Amino acid sequence: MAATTGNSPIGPLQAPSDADATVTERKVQRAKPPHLYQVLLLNDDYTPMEFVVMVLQEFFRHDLDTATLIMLKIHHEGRGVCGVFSKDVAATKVELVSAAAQRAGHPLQCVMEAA
Ligand code: TYC
Repeated sequence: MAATTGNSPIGPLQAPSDADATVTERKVQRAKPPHLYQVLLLNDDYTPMEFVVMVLQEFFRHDLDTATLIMLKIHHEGRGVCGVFSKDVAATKVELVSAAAQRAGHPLQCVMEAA
């Protein structure tokens, strides 16, 4: 009641003036889906099949059968998808796999591309 009479202990209510008016546009806030990236391995003639299978198991958490199938697909078709990730995670996978291949002395190429 006090708030409507102008006798409020915190002072009278003031009608909002045009100077104070703010126009707030209401927009439905929707989180954009993250851009996804495929991480791929490329075939070459030198990297041992066992190393590629190990990479698919250790860095992409595939089981032995799936890793073997993906490796054979890459061997026969030239490239194959190891997994799909956010940009940061995909870039990290590429770095880690490339570093592991280099350390082991293999020319294995790991790349990412927009999914
Ligand atoms: N082509 C390789 C070989 O015959 C095997 C291989 C598979 C290499 C997949 C790279 O991404 C690769 N030893």
